[in-house]
Amino acid sequence: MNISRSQELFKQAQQVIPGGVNSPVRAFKSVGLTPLFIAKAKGSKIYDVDGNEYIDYVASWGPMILGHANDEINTAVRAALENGTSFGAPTELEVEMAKAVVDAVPSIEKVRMVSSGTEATMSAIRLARGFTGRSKLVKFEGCYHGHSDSLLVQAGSGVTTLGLPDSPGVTKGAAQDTINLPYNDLAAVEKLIREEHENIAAVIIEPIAGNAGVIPPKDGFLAGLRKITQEHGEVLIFDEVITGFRVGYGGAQQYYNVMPDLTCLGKIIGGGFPVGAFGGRADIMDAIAPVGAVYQAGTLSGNPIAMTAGLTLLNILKNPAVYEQLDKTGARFSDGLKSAAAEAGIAAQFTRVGSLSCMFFTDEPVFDYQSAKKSDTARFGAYFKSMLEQGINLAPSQFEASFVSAAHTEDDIDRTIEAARTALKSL
Ligand code: HOZ
Repeated sequence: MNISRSQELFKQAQQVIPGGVNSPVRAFKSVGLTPLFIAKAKGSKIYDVDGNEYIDYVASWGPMILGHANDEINTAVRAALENGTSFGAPTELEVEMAKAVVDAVPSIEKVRMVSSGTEATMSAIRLARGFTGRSKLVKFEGCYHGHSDSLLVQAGSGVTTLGLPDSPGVTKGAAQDTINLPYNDLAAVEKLIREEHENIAAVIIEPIAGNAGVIPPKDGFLAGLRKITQEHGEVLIFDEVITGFRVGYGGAQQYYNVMPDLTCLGKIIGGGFPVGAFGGRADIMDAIAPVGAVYQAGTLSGNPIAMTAGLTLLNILKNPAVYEQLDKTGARFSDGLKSAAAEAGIAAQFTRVGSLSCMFFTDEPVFDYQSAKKSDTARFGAYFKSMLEQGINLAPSQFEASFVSAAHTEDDIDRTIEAARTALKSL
């Protein structure tokens, strides 16, 4: 495989961009390779600057649920460009987007748009603190909620991939109000809240952990969180940046029928453009300025191009047949990998919710961050390399999800499983 142009660009990039990338997970550091520089993508395929074609399971880390460069979204965006790209004033599109989100996500009564998932979680936490008048925050080990200070404590995703401890630059003051508990351990949450509830403003969780691989909640875990937080007045925040509009039109809260007080969204609602949102109970949302005193703002929030792309995408996703197909494709992908691993005699764990899945290279069950970390990352690296050489683009980390899109065909999946057979046998 010739990747000489990617290699050359990576050299140049490292001179002018820290580590040559604008987000650490892109650097291929944990798999010891040169990152591919991408020229274009269409449907289920992505193409690097050397002209190599790959079947893509990164999906820009989630947003491209219909596949890349969707024709309907492109047409809508082209038309929207003619009307201007940013006004710093309210638009009808924002009202339409808010209505679409309120209609889709069962617990959201009011919503505010921001420009990234990080902004959404950061703002939701400030709001929860302002609303309750309490300061402490409970999060779960391995859950990644973006890179704002109070959330960058034992976080998953890039920090786990790079094996980093908590980030330098996060002050003791910012971290001291964050309490980390093991994912899927309801008893630990109940004990803490019973002891400390007058100090705890919020419990934030990825309802399906998607940044330490993919770890579904155990039966009763989310419902238990709902019950204990309701009893003691903490704001329950679901970070649905990955799961929102991914595991179903109403997200994980609809999938598991557990309603949080606030929900954070991102990725899919921007249709491939930079968007985030947070929303929930009207009484809590009305604590934000200009109605309430909790400040939150953004020049590009509700940007008309991003709103156009997102609305076009949500409109397509309204059709339940899209999710039925995504689930079938996800099952074909994950089940195929499972039988390929069994054939090759490779011990692995498989998790999947709809189009979101992960293969962990460990022979022990994965149910939280510590069990996920038992995975053999060197083995994952070798697998990743072989898959890439065979034209399959996976996320370059054991601790990330694979995303199938509505553009993946049965042939794409079958070619991927064939490649996995070869890769797994070679380990
Ligand atoms: N949540 C994504 C990784 N799991 C974000 C991608 C990034 O950090 O660039």
